[in-house]
Amino acid sequence: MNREALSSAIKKKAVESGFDACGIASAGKLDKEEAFLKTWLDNGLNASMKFMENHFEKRVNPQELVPGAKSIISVVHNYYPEKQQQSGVPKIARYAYGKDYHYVIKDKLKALLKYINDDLQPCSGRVFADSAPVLERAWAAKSGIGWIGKNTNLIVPNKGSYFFIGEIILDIELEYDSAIEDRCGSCTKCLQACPTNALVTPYRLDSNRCISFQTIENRAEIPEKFKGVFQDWVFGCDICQEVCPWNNFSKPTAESAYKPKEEFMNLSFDDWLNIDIEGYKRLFSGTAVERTKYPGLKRNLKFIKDSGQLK
Ligand code: B12
Ligand code: SF4
Ligand code: SF4
Repeated sequence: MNREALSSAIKKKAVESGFDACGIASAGKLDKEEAFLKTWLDNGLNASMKFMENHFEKRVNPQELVPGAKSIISVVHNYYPEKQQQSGVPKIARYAYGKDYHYVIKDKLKALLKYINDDLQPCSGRVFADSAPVLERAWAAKSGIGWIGKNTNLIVPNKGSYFFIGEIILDIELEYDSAIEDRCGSCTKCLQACPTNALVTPYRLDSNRCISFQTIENRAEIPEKFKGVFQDWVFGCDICQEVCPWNNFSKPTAESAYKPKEEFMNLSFDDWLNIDIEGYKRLFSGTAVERTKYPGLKRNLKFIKDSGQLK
């Protein structure tokens, strides 16, 4: 099978497996992104996420991560929920409503890699979904799936940004796609809407100020200066995506694993404040909310309650 036919067969299978788009890039070093990442780290914009400082060479060069790497197949998976949380209750970012995406995407990618190996061409590769030092948005953009918006998210044309990203890095040559142009134009809605000014310039996010970092990754106390500005977010934040005009195109996900539990959707404000460890496990085990652990979620709930934002 020639490279073109092989690449088409892989993309066809990716879509049949439930992915919403698939693109392919050559697994070379990311020079432009390397400089961007270095400045980002030098300026401390990773906050206390030390893991972002580790494995710098692997992060900018897939051949350091997967010896013999030749191609990167990127995929995206829609997680936009059919129903949103009711208003007036603490908010969870949409990506964490259902089953943890790491498992869902990796399982699908493993099956895709097996298909390539068994049915198309013998190869060796590894699958990733936010599970290793890979600049996932940069690879998805390089393979033409979308562009990186001023809010730093990957936006898929006419589909929006509520997509997870995953990839297979493998040792065979394929047909490569080209990046598409930036379609943000003169829009600055995300920069204006961010309540903590975390988007310090277009395309540059300061994690120290990002509600998503503060409510998910920060293991210390949330700085007092943020009291009253988190709106209702207690795990993650979707504000810079909610205001993005490209998300007017969002369609509900077809992936049943991302569907939220009924009990979660029906929690009243009092239910939220009274969540105990058993309730936490029942509601959130197997979801991305586990990342913050029970004490983290309680800290976040207390923080917005003490801010007087939700009464
Ligand atoms: C660390 C991290 C975070 C941090 C920091 C976010 C950030 N913007 O960097 C925090 C905790 C804040 C976070 C939040 C969120 N995250 Co997050 N996160 C990551 C992680 C692990 C690494 C991202 C990273 O490398 N950041 C470093 C910066 C420097 O890189 P970057 O912004 O991606 O930009 C690179 C290139 O795009 C390029 N580039 C970008 N802009 C420009 C501009 C110029 C001029 C140039 C030259 C280059 C350039 O250079 C950079 C690399 O050097 C990835 C998984 C992964 N392994 O990639 C998920 C990931 C990015 N997160 C994801 C999600 C879903 C989220 C949230 C939406 C969750 C939520 N609702 O709360 C928010 C979105 C907040 C936001 N506006 O970004 C998805 C994004 C999907 C998408 N459509 O883009 C990812 C890809 C996970 C996944 N596999 O699906 N996240
Ligand atoms: S996720 Fe929220 S806090 Fe972070 S940049 Fe976007 S709007 Fe700002
Ligand atoms: S809100 Fe506007 S500037 Fe921000 S990512 Fe969307 S299109 Fe780009």
